[in-house]
Amino acid sequence: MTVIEQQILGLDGLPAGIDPSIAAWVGRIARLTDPERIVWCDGSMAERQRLISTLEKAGTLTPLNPELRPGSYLARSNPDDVARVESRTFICSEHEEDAGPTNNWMDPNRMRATLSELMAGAMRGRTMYVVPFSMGPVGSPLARYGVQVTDSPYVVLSMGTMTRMGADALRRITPGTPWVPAVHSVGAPLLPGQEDVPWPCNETKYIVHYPETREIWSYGSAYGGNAILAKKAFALRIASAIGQDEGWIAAHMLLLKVTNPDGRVFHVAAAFPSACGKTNFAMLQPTIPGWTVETLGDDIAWLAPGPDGRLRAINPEAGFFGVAPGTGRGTNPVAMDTLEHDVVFTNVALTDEGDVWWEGMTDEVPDHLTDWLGKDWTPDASTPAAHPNSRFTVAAAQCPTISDDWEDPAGVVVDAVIFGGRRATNVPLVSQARSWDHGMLMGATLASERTAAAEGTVGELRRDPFAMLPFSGVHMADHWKHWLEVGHAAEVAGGAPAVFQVNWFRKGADGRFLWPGFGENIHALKWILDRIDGTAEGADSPFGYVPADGEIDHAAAGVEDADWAALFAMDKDALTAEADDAAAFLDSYGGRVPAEIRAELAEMRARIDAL
Ligand code: GTP
Ligand code: SPV
Ligand code: MN
Repeated sequence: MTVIEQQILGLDGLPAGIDPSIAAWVGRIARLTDPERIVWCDGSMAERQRLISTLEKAGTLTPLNPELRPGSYLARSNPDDVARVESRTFICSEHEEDAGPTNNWMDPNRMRATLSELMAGAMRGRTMYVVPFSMGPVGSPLARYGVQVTDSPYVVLSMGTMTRMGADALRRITPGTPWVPAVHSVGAPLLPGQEDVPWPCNETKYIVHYPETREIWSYGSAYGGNAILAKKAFALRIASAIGQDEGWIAAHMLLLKVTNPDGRVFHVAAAFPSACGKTNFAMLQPTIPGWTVETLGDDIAWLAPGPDGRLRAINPEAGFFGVAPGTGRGTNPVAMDTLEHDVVFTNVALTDEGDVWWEGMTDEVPDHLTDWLGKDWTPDASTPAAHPNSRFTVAAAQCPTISDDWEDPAGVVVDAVIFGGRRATNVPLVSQARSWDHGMLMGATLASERTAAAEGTVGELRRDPFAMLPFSGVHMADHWKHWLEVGHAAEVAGGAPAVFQVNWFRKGADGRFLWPGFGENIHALKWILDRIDGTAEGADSPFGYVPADGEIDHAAAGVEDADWAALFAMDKDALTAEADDAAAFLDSYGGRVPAEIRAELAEMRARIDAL
């Protein structure tokens, strides 16, 4: 036993001073799932090493060449366990109407019975790990706590990177401190003598949330968002329910700090749907001299009114679970630097030298690879070498642009809120909402082409309000109402953030992106900050204020005049159809849609009519 283990484990094998409610719950889940043994995780480096060697022995992790990628490993999942399963994700509120029309719902009593049956004996032959964690800096007034039990050492390893996991978090959960219990099993019990597989999982999957009692149960998958329950399940779905009661917002948002050439500092929170550019925007390397962007978070932000009434935000996570494909020196050098050592890669390709590769990592494609399925791969193959949703798991502290205030327990004041999605048409490169309420219309009607981050047809356009469609633990229209109210309170108290919309993904008739994106996105960000500072006039449009002529130096971004015009083209018929679609979308949420949102859509429609 390591020194830390001895310190935290009492004589009866339980951590000393532990909240009895945790011990009782762990005992209950152990009796139900019947694991071979129980390990309380302390979050130490020694424990991480033990987990890694367990995973190596099981064949889950393959060590990469230590000279090329020190401390790093490749995991290949079961080919049917590669993304979030939205069709198997449930919000089991007491009343169906509280889950809203866009969440799957089942009666909580029925779901409890279903899960009790599935979980009975589910951990047989396996170790149950008890994983205490803090979302947010341990001890921050904005932090919230949870305990996950899991029979997957891969999930424990991931939780150790993605959260502040272990003894410190456990010590903070004193009697009376609320904590969220999360039960996870891969659903693959082992009979005595039965040989294990490298990636145990089950065809049957359930990702279940009880928003009122703040509980999470997950069965059958070991993939990221389905299994690392601190992340989407807790920090978004359960947190959206907690935040609604406590007056703060759980958001699928990156968080960045930008400093202009005068040294003025702004903080920006931006909501883009899954695989739509949050990690890249958070790590942006400006192409305009004198500007700096630093990273606070790449996926989740919690926004709460501070003592001065202004909205403050923290990144509740401690790591990045990022999309690999498309990440390269040319697009995201900061991510490439972050990924130099101590990374777990999942479902990327393996080079003959024992390093990783994925589509977009280098311009030159290796002559031979082992693909994400473990098969030989050559450039003439008809399938990608890395799965389109292959990912890296890495500590945020390892990011060279991590901001010095990323762990500020008080959070940072948010100056701008940005919404963005993948839109080949209609939505301009950048625009500013006329008001907080107009900004909330932008958020509520946000749409994007589907990506590989979840099951479903890639490319299909769907509305993804606030980038939270798969992540709201409450009725989506109530989430909008909450944003409206929190913003109105901030406006009165000390000022709400300005709200913007961006679209890096508009395409020309020939199907090519009109905007270079990545580092050049600083041009849009600069205009956003110029608007906040009052140095850009803007011009009116149905989408709010857009850059006036000359306010963005598009030639410096390498964009020709015709493409620049196309990035802001407003086609009356197409926008009328867009407004009709948005109206039908709002109608699908029924009577709970806030009047402000409907009024803003009517206003937008009037502006489209006037085109
Ligand atoms: P999640 O982790 O799923 O929430 O994704 P994310 O929003 O963090 O997306 P990420 O930054 O990982 O980007 C997803 C994909 O979009 C990657 O393949 C990127 O290369 C690509 N991408 C990001 N930013 C841009 C951009 O400005 N332009 C273009 N064309 N592609 C981009
Ligand atoms: C997303 O899908 O938005 C992700 C990956 O960030 S997951 O953690 O699987 O949700
Ligand atoms: Mn995400």
